[in-house]
Amino acid sequence: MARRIILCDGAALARLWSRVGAGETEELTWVPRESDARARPPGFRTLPGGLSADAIQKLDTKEGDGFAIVTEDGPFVRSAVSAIAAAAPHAPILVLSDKLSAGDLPEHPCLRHTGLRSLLRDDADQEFEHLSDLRRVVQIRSLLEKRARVGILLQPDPDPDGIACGYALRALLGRKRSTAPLVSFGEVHRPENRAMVQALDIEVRTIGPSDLDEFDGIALVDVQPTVFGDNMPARVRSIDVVIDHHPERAGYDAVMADIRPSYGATATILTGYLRAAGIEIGPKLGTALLYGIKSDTQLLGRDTSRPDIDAFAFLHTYHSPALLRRIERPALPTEGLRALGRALSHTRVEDGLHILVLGRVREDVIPQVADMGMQAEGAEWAVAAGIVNSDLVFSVRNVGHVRSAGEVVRAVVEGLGVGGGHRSMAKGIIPIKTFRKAHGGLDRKRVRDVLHVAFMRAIRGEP
Ligand SMILES: [Mn+2]
Repeated sequence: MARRIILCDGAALARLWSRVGAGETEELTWVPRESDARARPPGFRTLPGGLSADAIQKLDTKEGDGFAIVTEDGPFVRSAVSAIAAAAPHAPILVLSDKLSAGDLPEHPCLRHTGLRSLLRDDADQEFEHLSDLRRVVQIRSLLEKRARVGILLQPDPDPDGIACGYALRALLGRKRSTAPLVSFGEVHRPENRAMVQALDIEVRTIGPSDLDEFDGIALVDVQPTVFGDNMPARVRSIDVVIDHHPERAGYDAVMADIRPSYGATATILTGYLRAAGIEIGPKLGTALLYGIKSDTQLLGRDTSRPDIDAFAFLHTYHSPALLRRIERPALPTEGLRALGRALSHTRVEDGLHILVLGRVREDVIPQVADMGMQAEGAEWAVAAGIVNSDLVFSVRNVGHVRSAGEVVRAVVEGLGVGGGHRSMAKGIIPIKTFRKAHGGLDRKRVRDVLHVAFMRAIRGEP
């Protein structure tokens, strides 16, 4: 087995290492300093004959062995590196030093430098963060455990972050949907969010403000009471728990508030809670939280903090790729596939713009077709349009290095409907009535021609 040869400069560093404990494949050596007492640090052997290429040679290093040099001294690190380079030219070297900087280190083709105490420091800092999360968990639990019914209130038309956090808070409280239901003043509306609650079998009950009276405990996640504006029910003006990542707002009271505006998702806070409390994270919970972070940060792009990335990496082990796929790629209905077939038979990419006109379809088909549309050769922009109820709905995607999709859609719908979105994804809605009035009809060719002209104009920034 490949060995790690630890080379410590003096007794103090060697003792620190032996207090931490040697790894199984580690061989501990040290070079005494003049000031050091004779006592050998436990587990260490003295480098025979002092720091020299000869001494390193005697260690009989094999292919794959590596060295760690532990020192705070420039001359020591330089002679150690040159001794190792002479005796074992291919051996990699790790320099562990808190005081030396890159300029103190000699040239070597395979050398890394990191702190020694700072390694422990980082771990200790992280443990203290877990501890402060655990303290909050204990606080939340003791606050709510005696309550018969706890309402977990999400924002109206809750998004994946809110839904995941409600679900996680219930797991944290060890409750069922009967004693801690997820509730909202507006139903889950967006197709992708509906796909999430369906795939994960999470129920979000739509309630009216007066229904809050049936609860003797209320927790808000991914939202603060002020979001309800002038319609804020008296019952939420003073509540038990608020956990959120939106900017902190005044105008309400909470016994326990954990607001972290630097975070990209509230799911990151809840992930920290579950982790600190040692709660088992099953595939549904893992997928919910991962998707919450993914969708709020647009896959760790927008407004992402270090804790979001850590939580995402942590959850990745626990999530179910199959469940995530069902959320992100909901099954296409046969009707939707037929509509896609008709759209594809007339398809063409012109000026980098790929427009697919679907006719009447289920709304969740449209964004999936837009994703697909980007796969066409030469497509920098993909637009999928379909008729849903009495609206023309379209989803827009782009390659990312062009004008913002949100801006383009806002320009396209101006004066006709509503729309918006982000850099590379956007959605627009134009009432059929308005479209007909402006363009005379709604047949496939006309829709495509009108959208083509409107999009090209908006992409080029023409008025
Ligand atoms: Mn959020």
